[in-house]
Amino acid sequence: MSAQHPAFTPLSELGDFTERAPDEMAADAKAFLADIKRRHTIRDFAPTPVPRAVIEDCIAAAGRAPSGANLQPWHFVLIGDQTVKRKIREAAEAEERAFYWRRASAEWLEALAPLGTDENKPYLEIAPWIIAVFAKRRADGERGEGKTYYMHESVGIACGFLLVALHRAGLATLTHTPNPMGFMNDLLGRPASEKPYMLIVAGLPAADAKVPEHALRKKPLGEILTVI
Ligand code: IYR
Repeated sequence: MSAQHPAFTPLSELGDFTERAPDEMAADAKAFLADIKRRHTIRDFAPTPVPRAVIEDCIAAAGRAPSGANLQPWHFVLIGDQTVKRKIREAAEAEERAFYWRRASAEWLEALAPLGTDENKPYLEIAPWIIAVFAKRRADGERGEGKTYYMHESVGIACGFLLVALHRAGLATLTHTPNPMGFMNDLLGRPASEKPYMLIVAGLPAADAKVPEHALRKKPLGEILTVI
């Protein structure tokens, strides 16, 4: 089968690209860096409500992420319902008990120790919103039911967009990956073709929220970058 001839729209017609002077570019890059340095994963959330529309716009931003063959292999379930949040907490804590008490290797537990995490996940009930992210193994919509490509990379990028959008909206976040996460499909009514990918907890930090010292130690640029 020969490929369909692709149609294009000139970028200039979209009006979405604005050329900026180098000093403006540099200032924007520095401003973004300064802002993203203010993002910290926290586990102590306030029960303060956050408007659903704010989270929905952030999820819409996540949906603008690039993806393999533009198949957008993601689905987001936004949970604010107290009963469902409690069910997620209970299921996640059951998995975490198995992880911390049996499954995790000594090496893994040692790597986690400086974060001070354990099997208790009260924030899953306290924070106003949980976003459950699913990765679609099969395409849908106008592209039929074929497979998706670069699913992990695509959904990872979308989650990155989402975390930045939530941060820019003034919210604190926690990425949580109970292991295994199969319970999410049952609980949230998602098909088996979708892989539970991540829970993102979003809300305002509690007044006494703490950040582990360990998490503040980010590698300097010189350690993560090679320029050729
Ligand atoms: N899922 C567990 C353990 C955990 C694993 C990693 I890797 C972390 O960076 C943090 C926690 C939990 O949520 O406690």
